[in-house]
Amino acid sequence: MNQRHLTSSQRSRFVEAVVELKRAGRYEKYVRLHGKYFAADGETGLRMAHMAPTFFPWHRQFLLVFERELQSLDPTVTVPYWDWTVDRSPSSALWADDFMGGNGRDSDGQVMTGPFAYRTGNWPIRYGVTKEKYLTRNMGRPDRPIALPTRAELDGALSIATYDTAPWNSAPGTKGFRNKFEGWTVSETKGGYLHNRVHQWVGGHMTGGTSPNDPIFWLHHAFCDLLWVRWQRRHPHSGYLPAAPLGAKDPEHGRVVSLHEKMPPFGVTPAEVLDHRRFYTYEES
Ligand code: CU1
Ligand code: CU1
Repeated sequence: MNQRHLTSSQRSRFVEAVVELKRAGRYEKYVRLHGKYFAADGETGLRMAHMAPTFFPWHRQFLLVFERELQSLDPTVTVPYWDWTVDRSPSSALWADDFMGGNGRDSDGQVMTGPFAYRTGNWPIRYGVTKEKYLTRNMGRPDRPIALPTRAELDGALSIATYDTAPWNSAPGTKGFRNKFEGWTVSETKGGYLHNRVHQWVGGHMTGGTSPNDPIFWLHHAFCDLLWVRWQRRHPHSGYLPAAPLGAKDPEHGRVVSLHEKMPPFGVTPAEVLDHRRFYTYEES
């Protein structure tokens, strides 16, 4: 459900479950896994989590596995979502001391407040692309300011009826909802589009392949997942693409996963996770 409607008890139970997972040494595998599947267009081999049609189904499965593990600690916990078209400010209750904690400080980006501040001892960073042992944020990127995506920008992407198109990557020529939403097409003033710009707006650990180091990752991707649901409802006759494996002569052969091929490391196909109602419901608002 929307994080802004959580009760204070629900807020603290979510935080406690996440911190407990970290304490038990069971959190880093999500950071590692995400880093491992953060392949770029230029690299060889399968593109899975990003810059590929599997962006939505892979992250759905990633969130489901994470949520189930939280529920093994506290069965009442679910991953809430952050609607960044509404909660657009560093002073939002989202970033309060009892939930996600605040912005990084000016000198080194270190998050100093809330349950994930380094000095609480709850949240040492053990696996990152940078050397910092503390969680970092740089909201709004003051040196080159960017704003969170607006409702109008989001509607622009949701109105695209085609899920994805060849060459199924992050190039500007790859039209379709998935590429527009994922947002690798970058403008200097605005940053990336939609999903990527939210990572950039939070800044710090959220900008790299090991972005799950910042627990806001889960709330961001829960909202991305809900937006996939809204896109599906808006375009009931549009399905996941590619529907069939790419031919041997296709330059993207062996690099993208089609509807009925398995997504590593989960062993499920996009087709198996297309309908979120098999796994959970959303309380929208
Ligand atoms: Cu990701
Ligand atoms: Cu992301």
